[in-house]
Amino acid sequence: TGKEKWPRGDEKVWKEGSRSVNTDVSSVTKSIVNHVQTSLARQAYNLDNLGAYQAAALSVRDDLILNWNETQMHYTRKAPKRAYYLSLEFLMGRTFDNALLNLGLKDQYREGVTKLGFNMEDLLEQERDAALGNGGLGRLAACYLDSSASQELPVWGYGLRYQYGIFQQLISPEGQQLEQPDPWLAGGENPWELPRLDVSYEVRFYGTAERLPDGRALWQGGQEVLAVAYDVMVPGCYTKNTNNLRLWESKPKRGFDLNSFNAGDYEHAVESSNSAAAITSVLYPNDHTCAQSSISTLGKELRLKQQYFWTAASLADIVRRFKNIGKPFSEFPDYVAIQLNDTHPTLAIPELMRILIDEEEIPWGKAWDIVTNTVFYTNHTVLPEALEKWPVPLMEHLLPRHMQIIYDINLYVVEPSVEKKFPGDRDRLARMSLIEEGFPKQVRMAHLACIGNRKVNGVAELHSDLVKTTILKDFVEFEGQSKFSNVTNGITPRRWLDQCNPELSALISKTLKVDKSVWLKDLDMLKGLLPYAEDAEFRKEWAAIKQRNKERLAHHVETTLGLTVNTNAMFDVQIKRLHEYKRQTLNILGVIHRYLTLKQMSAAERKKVNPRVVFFAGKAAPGYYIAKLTIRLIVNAARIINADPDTRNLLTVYFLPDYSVSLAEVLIPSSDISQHISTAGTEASGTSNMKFCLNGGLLVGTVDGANIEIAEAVGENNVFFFGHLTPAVEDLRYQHMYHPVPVEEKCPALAKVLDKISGGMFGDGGVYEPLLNTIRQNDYYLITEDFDSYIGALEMVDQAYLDKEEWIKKSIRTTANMGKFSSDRAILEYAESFWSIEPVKVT
Ligand code: T68
Repeated sequence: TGKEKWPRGDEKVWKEGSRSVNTDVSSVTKSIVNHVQTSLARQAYNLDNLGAYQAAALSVRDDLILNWNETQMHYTRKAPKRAYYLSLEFLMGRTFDNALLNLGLKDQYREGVTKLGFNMEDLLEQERDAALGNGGLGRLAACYLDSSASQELPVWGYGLRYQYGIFQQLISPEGQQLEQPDPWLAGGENPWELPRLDVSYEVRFYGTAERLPDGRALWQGGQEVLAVAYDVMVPGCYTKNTNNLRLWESKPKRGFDLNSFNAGDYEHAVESSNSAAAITSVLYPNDHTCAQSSISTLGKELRLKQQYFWTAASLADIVRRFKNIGKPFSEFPDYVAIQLNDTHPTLAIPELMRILIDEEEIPWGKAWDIVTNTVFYTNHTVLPEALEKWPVPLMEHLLPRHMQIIYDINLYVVEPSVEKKFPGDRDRLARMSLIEEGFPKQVRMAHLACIGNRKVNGVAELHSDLVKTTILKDFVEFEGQSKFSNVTNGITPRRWLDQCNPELSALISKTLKVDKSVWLKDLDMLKGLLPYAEDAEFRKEWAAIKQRNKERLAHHVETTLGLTVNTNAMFDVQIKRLHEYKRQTLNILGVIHRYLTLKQMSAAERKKVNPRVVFFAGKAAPGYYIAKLTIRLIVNAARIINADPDTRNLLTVYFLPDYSVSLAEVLIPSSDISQHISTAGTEASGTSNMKFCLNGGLLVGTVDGANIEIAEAVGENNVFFFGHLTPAVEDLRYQHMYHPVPVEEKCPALAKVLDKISGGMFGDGGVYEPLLNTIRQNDYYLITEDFDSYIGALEMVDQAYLDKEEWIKKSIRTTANMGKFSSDRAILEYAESFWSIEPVKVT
């Protein structure tokens, strides 16, 4: 109620002692100096950029804590329904700049830092990315946190506090990807988190589960580890609401085994403590390759341990918070919504069942009702190899009680109701079962996630349709359409426009005559830019900003790699995880084709060609041989092409190592075109496509994922589409399999490129044979089928670019029509249609 009795001491003294957020330059500088002197124990004499960053970050941290504290207290008092976003990955990137912008304090801090003799840009560069994710899925979670806080929604994230984030990528001179650990916490304290050593839970593994006559079970023995909370503050944009991302760290329950220690067996003494700490030590670097295929048996067990450790700690925390409200468990779904980000947290379903049945003594059927009204599941892929399955023997060993519950769900829910609806349909039952027969049997996590929840959604229209017609078809026939829906992904315009492209943001505010605090939270207002596409003066400003962003990128490449970039060229960018389905291979083969074409031209013909710089960046999963070979081909093709005096003014290629959120922030605003060229039907949504278009870059893409909705929004004449459509893909694959036609016949232009590579144009051709053979033989991703139309699309791009004014108009219209892709729209869809939660404003 906010009118409670003052809890302790003299209220006046407390009030006098409490401070408020630093809002003016002098309180900012005071606070920074204070942190230099006391927190860092340094002075003006021995303060470097890193120290200055740390002090400024600690000062912002103080501001965040005040808002965070107030928000958490407000939520607790109001006890609204809350949503919890369970994601094994949060790819947050840097926090400092984002926090300043969201707090509206960037100018004050810039001025303060300058007064203290430092340069803001230098300080921003000191921060290490928090890279606790692989790619789109993890970055989506980060955007959703930003939007939840900005829309004042009571949403918490739950994840793991990995000691090591996604590996650091080095590229050897031969073009090999080398992986190095990313000890992102090694630089000392992380100012953006609050260690909550007082918030911890015990999590059990292994042991035995004995069923009791009353329906409960007794799970005991095995190993117990501690989950300790670290809270990361998530400030909303121009609001006090500051939400929480709770990350769990694993710790041994007891320090070490004193008996072994005393007996002189030191190794054994620390063994269990090491094994507990290992659980949250490293992020798994595989995206889209399920744990089974590429990880050792022990690695698999550790990954499953991560998943359980995190869901168990999160649920214990959620249940404890619910119990504090003092309501009966039948009302649990009125206070709690749990969103599963992919199948990684699916164990939340049997874990919540276990808590309700074994600990809260709720009957099975009631418990199932509660679970299926609380949990929601988002699917991010229909690629068969990416669907999670866990071997039954491993599950039985590690989580014996959960395995019982999964069998029970099969027995009490799946089997009787499928049998009732489709009597005698054994095949269907086998297809839908939570357990896949085989050696060993495996638990199908997508089936468990699908049966144990209230709503299932895909992440773009096409993808959501594919979910319903392919991997979960039987479930749609069984449960009806209404449970399955779509929420097209979104991106936060705070980071992906205001922060990464401040000049464009300022131009938009000036033109719309609206403060950014308004349009950044109502992105459809960008439509107001449309008439200005016809304004020559505005176009000039628009183009000048793009040009300066290109120079900023060129400067970055120069200072980090020592390479000079031609900023008068068209910037063509493909940045994303390396994967066959994303077809970086198609891009580099296209580049080589362009190179060969240029080589054959006369000097006069070359004069008419518009120069192009092609940028690649992205990491390959360490065990993904073909993806690594693609990087090697890109790097070696770049080496040869960039050195050729005949063409280097017209075509250069760069592979920028160690792709990260921060690198994306420099690349995206500079692009003229970006490539999103997955085989139709394979990219669930894509989100970088949205980021490029929001920044006025045009899109070259296949008719796939969110590309389709972007084209609908910005107009097909502003997008360069090519390639076969999804319905054709299956037939084409069939033909390649059973009626193969040699590449020479099917696509001579491509055959020529492949021959040049085999012939050693880019170093030992033999090295690339395994990669080239994926195209010559099976061509599962249909490069042969799409190559000609891809080259055609790039020619259209060249043509269109010749008309500079028209190009700029396209760029303006693209940005103006991107409002739909704000993650605010997406998170509000989740909040309204799924979670039934409402904003709770902190005043
Ligand atoms: C991506 N998925 C989709 N997965 O590929 C992309 N997977 O189309 C979509 O836009 C994005 O999710 C957001 O919805 C991923 O990024 C992973 O990173 C991943 C990680 C571990 C295991 C499986």
